[in-house]
Amino acid sequence: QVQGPQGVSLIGAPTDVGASCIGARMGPSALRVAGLAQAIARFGLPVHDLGDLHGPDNPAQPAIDGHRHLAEVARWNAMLHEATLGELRRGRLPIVLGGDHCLAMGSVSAVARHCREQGKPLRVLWLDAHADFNTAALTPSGNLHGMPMACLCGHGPEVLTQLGGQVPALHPGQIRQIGIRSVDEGEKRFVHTLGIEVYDMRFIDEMGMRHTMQQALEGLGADTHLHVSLDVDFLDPDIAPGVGTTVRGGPNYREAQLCMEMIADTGRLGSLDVVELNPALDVRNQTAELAVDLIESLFGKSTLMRRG
Ligand code: EXY
Ligand code: MN
Ligand code: MN
Ligand code: MN
Repeated sequence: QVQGPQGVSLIGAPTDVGASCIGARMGPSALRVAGLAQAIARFGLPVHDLGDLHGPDNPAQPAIDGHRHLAEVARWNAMLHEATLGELRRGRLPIVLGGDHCLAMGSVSAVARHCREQGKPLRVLWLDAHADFNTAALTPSGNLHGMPMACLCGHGPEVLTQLGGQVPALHPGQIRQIGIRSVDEGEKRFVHTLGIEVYDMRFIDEMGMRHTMQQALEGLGADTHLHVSLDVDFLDPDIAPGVGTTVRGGPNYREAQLCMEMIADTGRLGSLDVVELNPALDVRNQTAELAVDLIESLFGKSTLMRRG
């Protein structure tokens, strides 16, 4: 179902510098153990596992001026930006194996730069329980995994907003947030001010996942690049316990499958982040296995017997 890419590249980014709860550094291994590469290879696409990037340890320090571990987060994301951009320029579909969600600053800024170079429209689907739109002034925690959306939209320290060579890397109109159910007060006002299209859980409850995804995917052009940033806490914790920041009331298994299947149907998937998986909190790697299962659907494995 995925059209275009010459192959898929797995880029491991084993870090939790952006979070308070440690453990997401083990995410890349858990996804490999769950058989991610083999699952994608079954679609007939060559899979290149680039292994893991090596970056600074998590220093476990308090926030300074509203940011925890700014230097370390900047370092990881500069490396990830280069790695992601390199794979896109080779014509491959990069999959970032996180690691915490601060990593989207590096990956999405690379995708935005690549699309700019190629004159392609970009749409970013942000699948998450959280909006990740905090700034130093708004954050309750200082954790940078709560700020990647704001930084990508140009609101944050220069070392992060400038990763992609152009500020802002993203415009609000390119973003669709899906599954949102935990947003801080100041962050909420900021998301409204920016005019972000948010399909929160209330919307999904009332309208259903089918209608939600139809709207989120509306208006894609023939050459639009779709980037999916999958924060595993998007999923209901009943099916995905291996996450540091679980929030009750997320999409269930069938809703999550439909979400992925409808993205696959567009044939526009160009890049993917899988982030916030925390194997230390998981039960028998079930959250990693679920992520692999959903990625199969994202690549076009339909669980239904489709006609025509
Ligand atoms: N909004 C909270 C904060 O900024 O501290 C929680 C953020 C959690 C972010 C997770 C990964 O999506
Ligand atoms: Mn390309
Ligand atoms: Mn997130
Ligand atoms: Mn989240």
